[in-house]
Amino acid sequence: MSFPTDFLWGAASAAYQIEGAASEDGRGPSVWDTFSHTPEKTFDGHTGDIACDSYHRFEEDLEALKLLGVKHYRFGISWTRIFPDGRTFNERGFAYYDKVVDLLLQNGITPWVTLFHWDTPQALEDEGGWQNRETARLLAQFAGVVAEHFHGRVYHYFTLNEPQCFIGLGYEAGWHAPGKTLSGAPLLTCWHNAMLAHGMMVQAVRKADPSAQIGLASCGLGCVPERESEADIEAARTAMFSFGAYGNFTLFSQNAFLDPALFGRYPDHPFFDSPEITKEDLAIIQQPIDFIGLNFYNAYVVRAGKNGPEQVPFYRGSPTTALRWAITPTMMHYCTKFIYERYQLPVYITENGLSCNDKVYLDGKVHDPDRIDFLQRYLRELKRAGEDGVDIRGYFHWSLIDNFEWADGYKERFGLFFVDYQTLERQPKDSAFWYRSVVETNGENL
Ligand code: GBH
Repeated sequence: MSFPTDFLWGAASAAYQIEGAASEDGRGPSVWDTFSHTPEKTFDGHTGDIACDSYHRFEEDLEALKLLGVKHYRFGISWTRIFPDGRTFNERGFAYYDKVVDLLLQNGITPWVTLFHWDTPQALEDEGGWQNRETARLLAQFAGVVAEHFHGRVYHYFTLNEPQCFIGLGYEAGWHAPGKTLSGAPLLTCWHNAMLAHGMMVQAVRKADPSAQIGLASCGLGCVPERESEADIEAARTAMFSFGAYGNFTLFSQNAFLDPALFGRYPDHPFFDSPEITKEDLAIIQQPIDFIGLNFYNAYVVRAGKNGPEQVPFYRGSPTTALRWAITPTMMHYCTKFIYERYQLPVYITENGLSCNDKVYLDGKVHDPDRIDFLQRYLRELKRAGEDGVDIRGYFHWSLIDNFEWADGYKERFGLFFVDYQTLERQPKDSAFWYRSVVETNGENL
């Protein structure tokens, strides 16, 4: 058995993490500009002011995509290039994306656009940001304008990237922009507004371009069974959809996003008991979409215990990435399967990868055997998901090139291409050549 013949291989990035050119051509500041310029918020005070300078070097990113042989590229469009203060339209903001989209198309690469990857306009944050319902309405307006602009050129959109992170990390844990630490009702308001934004964005994109395909990119707690027994598998499935039961912050849950978006209801948990949530709102949030995108990195291990699912502690010395995230390849099989069974929509892996301590070796090359080993393990399990009946359509590697890893700055390297931040040159790592052979053989060599 192997991947379906039309399985799609790609790579991914996000606007603020690669573009730089933070104040060019009328771009306005987002919460990440403010946050990264606030002392002590990011590693060594790193900011996205220059990042990988993709704004001026997209041709080099294109060469990277061509070397990999991928036919699909997932990238973000910065809200504050098009609406610098969230409200005022800036036509010039499209010039860069016009070039990106046209060059991709000329080279037979399909653009997959992420409409929101965390860059809320600072001007809207000053009015409450995600605590304010107006933010949802304005993001949907932006989505509609983008879809109208790219009508006939772009056919694939993602609404929100990981509300679990931009609300959970940004408004609950405070580790990400805007660095707030809310709980209870005010936190729920943020969440609910993000969900409304998703629904309104789907409506706006459909209105602007009925031929577009729309999905979302979700993350959150993944659980894998300790053993391949029916009992452990069932325990992992139950645990994965138990809102608030595991993890470092409340909102790191797949069903907090996917249940309202696809079933029109929130998980059954006191956190969601609020008069603020009306039937009318839930009807806005629940829109037909075309696919689910999953950003998969690491999972918890779970077994069946006497009183229900139990988390299995990682054994001493168990494998991790440079960020010390656990290496849990079976999530590609089990977690995609749990999601597919529950929501019955085509699934794409919209992000998967790892940070390694990459460097240029004495021979001038970047050897990253840890990345190759990790990917081989994860992709084999993804293949298994397909064999097990999951409608798995594609895989986007995170990330195409090393980039600004949010609060961790440039310390963490997720790319298939190494970026020298002094010269801004890109260089393929060993894993880039390896991934090319995966793409070429449609995973036969795994
Ligand atoms: C994605 O976030 C982002 O979409 C992307 O921009 C980013 O660069 C990429 O991943 C790599 O980080 O609760 O301490 O165990 C994923 C972020 C990763 C956040 C796993 C929660 C678990 C941390 N998530 N993480 S912890």
